[in-house]
Amino acid sequence: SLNMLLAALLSCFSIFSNQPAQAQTSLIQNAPARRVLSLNGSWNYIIDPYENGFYDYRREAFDKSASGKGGYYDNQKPSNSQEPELIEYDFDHSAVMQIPGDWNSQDAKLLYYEGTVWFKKDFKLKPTAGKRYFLYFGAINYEAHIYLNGKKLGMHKGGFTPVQLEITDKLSASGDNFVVVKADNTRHAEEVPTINTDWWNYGGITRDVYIAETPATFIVDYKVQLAKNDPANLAGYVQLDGAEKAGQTVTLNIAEAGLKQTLKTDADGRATFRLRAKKLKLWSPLSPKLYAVTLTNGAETVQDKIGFRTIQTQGQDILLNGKSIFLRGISIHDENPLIPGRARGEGDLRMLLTWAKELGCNYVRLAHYPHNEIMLKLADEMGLLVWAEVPVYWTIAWENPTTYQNAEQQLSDLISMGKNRASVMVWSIGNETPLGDARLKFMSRLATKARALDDTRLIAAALELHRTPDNVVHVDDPLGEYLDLASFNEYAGWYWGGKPSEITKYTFDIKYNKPVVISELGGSALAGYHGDAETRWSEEYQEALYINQIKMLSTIKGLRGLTPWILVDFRATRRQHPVYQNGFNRKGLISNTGQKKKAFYVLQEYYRQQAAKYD
Ligand code: GCB
Repeated sequence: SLNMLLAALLSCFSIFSNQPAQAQTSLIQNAPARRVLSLNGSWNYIIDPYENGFYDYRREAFDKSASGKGGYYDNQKPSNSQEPELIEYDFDHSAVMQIPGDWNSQDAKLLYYEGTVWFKKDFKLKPTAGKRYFLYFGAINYEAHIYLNGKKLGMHKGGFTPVQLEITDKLSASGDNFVVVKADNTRHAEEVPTINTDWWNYGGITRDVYIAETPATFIVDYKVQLAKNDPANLAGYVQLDGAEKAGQTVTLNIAEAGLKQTLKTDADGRATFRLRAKKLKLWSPLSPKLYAVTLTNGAETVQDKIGFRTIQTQGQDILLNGKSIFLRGISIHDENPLIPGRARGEGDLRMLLTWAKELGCNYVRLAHYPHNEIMLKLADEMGLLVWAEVPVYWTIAWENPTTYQNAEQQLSDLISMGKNRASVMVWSIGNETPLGDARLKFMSRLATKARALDDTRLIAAALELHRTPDNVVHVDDPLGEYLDLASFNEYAGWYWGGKPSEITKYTFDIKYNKPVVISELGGSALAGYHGDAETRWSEEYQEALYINQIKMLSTIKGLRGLTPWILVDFRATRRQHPVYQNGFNRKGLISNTGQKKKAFYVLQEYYRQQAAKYD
């Protein structure tokens, strides 16, 4: 039939195209809640810099050949036949690494490696009739080709958003299965991020892997939040997926709030709602109240814990639940400096947010790409507002339509993943992107997209600025017109030259009558290295830098928050100084061994004072 032809064409497209994420339409909302089988743990791996497991000696991809066979994803073993077989790889006798986990921190050979590594895991799962199964990866950096039992499931690009593939008809009846992943973290100019960044290009399967089980028709997506700027009404939708999605009854129940509503899905399997919810206790950093929310469709129940709050701007104020707030923030990378490597799960993430709380924060910037879904849940629980971001960073290929589609897909997936989290207050569409027409078109389009996907949060980016010889800092980047905040990174006392004591000479000329939230400021110090306030790399220099930054901040009209750069030292290849840096960006307030530097206490004291004023 025409439909089957179309489906076949589409599936070819997902395998052969260079577009990101074609294999997935809608991400399963709260996928961890549907988990039946974790695939975390030991995976065998093969390092394959020449991609011999993917291409034949004429550089033709095995998975595009007529048989589709020949690649490492066959996971071949010698048979017992008479003829000696030539097989030049063997997953089962290859080394293992722990997943989730980047490869750089698990094998010394791979510290600087950029290229292909193959991963293989065996698992037992006997499919139950009438159920559907989805293979789910929290993140794979960067390009992933995924195979189940020797057959290709799809390809995904983007190192920080989930990869989700339906495997219902592909599990073996016997229950013995194997999954193979080709992960390739090679950087390319037209990808997102592009080739040049200031963070380590950690490769591999860096977040949880599991199989989610659902009924044949199931609740694939939902949004349960307060209506835009309206503390008295809930608004949102429930979306079903499957053959029977039309005309179904779905119940939304928030028992603690005495709310129960029966919804009917339309022909597309969607039910939108608006519901009076007068007496809800609203979520805030001071009181991070979460309600148990239950969605029921027949025998299926999905549970979530959701907070409710409004966030809006009014002139230069940011109103949380109608009340002006000051954002006491800090920037954070998705890295555990003690490993050092990508944060591997809840323990690592809780450590980072506990440090932020200790600093006195009510806000964190999760730079410069989507962080783990668990991080957003922890922020909900611990009472931290969140700036969430996509890796549209520096010199993106602005003219390339595929690059735009990729950025938009990553933004959509981020918003999908975070839209039920009360903590998330800002979607950031990028960082320090250079002025130009093509860039403005690209970025304003992203801003419009973000608003269309979610009108209940603020849209921002770290804008460009420029200085004039009179020490005036001008923030007039035209992208600012499209955003809700006047946010920018300022490096007085570090990149701008001069001593920390000279920072106070700068004044700011900000074109926009919007809340000013400084997305970065800071300077480097090697923990334990001491000198005076003019000795670069010393803790005293960084301390003086913070003291004078804070003096200067008080002169900025409309300042409503800041996220200094950065909570902890992190790995970065740009940072080559053999004594002071050693491959680490040292702008952390905490060192890569967990030691607090002097500047930590300066910022902590400032935040104590701000909390006393605003909370
Ligand atoms: C920036 C970037 C950030 C860098 C930082 C630095 O402006 O946004 O990614 O790590 O400066 O330390 O130079």
